[in-house]
Amino acid sequence: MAGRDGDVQNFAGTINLDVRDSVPDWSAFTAKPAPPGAPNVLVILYDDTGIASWSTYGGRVSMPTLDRLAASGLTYGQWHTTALCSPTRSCFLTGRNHHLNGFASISEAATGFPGYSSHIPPQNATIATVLRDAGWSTLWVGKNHNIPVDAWGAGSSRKEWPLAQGYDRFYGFIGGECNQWFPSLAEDNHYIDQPYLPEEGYHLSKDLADKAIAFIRDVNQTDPEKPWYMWYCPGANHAPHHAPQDYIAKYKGMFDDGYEAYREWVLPRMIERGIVPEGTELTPLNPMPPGTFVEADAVRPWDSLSGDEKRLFARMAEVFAGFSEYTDAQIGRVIDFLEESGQLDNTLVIYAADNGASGEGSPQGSVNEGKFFNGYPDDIEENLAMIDELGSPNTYNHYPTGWAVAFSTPFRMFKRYTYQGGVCDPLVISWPRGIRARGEVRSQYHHAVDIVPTILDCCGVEMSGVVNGVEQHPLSGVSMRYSFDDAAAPTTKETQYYEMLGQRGIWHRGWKAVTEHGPISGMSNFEKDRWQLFHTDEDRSEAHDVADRYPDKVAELKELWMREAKANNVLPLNDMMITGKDLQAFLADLLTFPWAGFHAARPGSGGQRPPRVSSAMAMSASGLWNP
Ligand SMILES: [Ca+2]
Repeated sequence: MAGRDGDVQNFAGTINLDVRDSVPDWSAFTAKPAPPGAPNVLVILYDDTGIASWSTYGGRVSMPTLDRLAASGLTYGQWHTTALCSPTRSCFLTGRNHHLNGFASISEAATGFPGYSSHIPPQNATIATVLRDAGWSTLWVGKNHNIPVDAWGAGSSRKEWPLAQGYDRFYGFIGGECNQWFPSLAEDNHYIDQPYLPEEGYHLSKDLADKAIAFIRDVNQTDPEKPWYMWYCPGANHAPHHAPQDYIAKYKGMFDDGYEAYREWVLPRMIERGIVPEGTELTPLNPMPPGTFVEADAVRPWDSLSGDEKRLFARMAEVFAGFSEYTDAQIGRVIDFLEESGQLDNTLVIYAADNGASGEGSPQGSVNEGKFFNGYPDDIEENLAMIDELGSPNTYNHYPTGWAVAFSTPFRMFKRYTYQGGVCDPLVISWPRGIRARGEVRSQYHHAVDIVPTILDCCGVEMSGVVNGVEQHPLSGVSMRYSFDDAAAPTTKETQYYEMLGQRGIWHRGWKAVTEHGPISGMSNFEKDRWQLFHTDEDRSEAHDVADRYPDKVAELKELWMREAKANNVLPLNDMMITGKDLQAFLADLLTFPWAGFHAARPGSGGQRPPRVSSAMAMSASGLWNP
């Protein structure tokens, strides 16, 4: 019949006066089904975990569920992240580099520049949007940390919350960390109270597993044929390290030998497993020259500690280990459910961590991070009095920097640094129906931006050039699927740039250059930075700086870094944690410890005046923020 026929795109039916004489076409209105045999996708992303802590990688922290998945799949030894929470998570969301996502840093450290806004542009559609359009149910449980801080309020816009980013359901917390006993919870688009209390057995890790199972059951019951994609982000292993006492008790005495001894113990085990090659060397405990990094990131050698300090610090590692294992055991209930319901065989499970171990506990560790936030010095006597309560609802604890180095063995530094200690992280992939190899290690060089292309490849879904009417920015990464059944296949990735809080790095065909300019060091003078050079194909741990021997290689990589920086919105570099009006007030007020005055930048709000910084706070500078 006559009239406009463009109102409903792709309608292929026939319309006449009478419905009896007309032919409907439901395909113009309903979502298309997923390809036949499409897998489910379960992406588990731990927080703040070095490569050398978990049993799967040779560490002392028992991870029964991860071990089980690794035995049925693959363990990657050269997989990398951005070195920080929100940035890495943005790569998992969109498959683009973190600056392209506006997530140079955490949501709370946004600045008004394209790479730093903490607003993901519509040109970078999320994996959930793409998979939902392709026939998957899309689910998210746990940590978020990719919502701009101006949208955290109870009455704020929901435009950038998960339900507007392609997710059918969300249950978790919005910020970078939360109390695991008394979490600040949100479900879908609103904040809620926790369902029951610690004295009734509540812990967030347990709650998230229950909710994950419930979400998947809902999908199964609604449409048994429909595949689902779930992003599962426990609060572990971010501080506060909260765990049931019976899990902490399993580790009693296991860290009494101290963090240097742990490094010596774990490296041969990593070599034996093939995580790092034979001949890989340990890097120094405090590898950076004074003045190039934040003093709060220094490590106090174990033999310089008092007996009481050793006792306290060892206990802090025990609590961390209990937290990690307890959370893994809860994830085990989800894996059991998938097996019992016949879904595990065709579920692509990706189990990883978002950055290296956290050095945000300062050289002393803390029983209560809240002291740091308020510039109140930790006191060894007070902390010792709480030693038996660590991990309980009465504490808000974090281990000292020494354990961050130990759990990032054999590398330099930890979370926030673009050395391997910040960016090289665990990754296990299991997909029984899709991967023939069982219990093997892979050493191809990859990065968090490669996760989305890998998922799409396994799902048989093309990344659309236009999503919701917006032309899309190309994906930054490459699929890792070629490595699944070919341990010897050469790495298909050629280049990956790094930038975090002012520290720069670039890997290119087996070489890596890194600036000797610590994150949030406040050093400025970026053009004067010294670049170190490591031949990572032969020196996996970046133990030997060969910049003086290969000046041409350094120049080549510096130039390549700048090209990548311009293409990915990396400039302007920011090695401070405060910006905008806050920065102006801060600089006018205070010249010492320019890294220490961080608080959330709230676009348009003007913010509040930053606090004055005492020397006690300087030591705990990095504790002032919670990436
Ligand atoms: Ca993290």
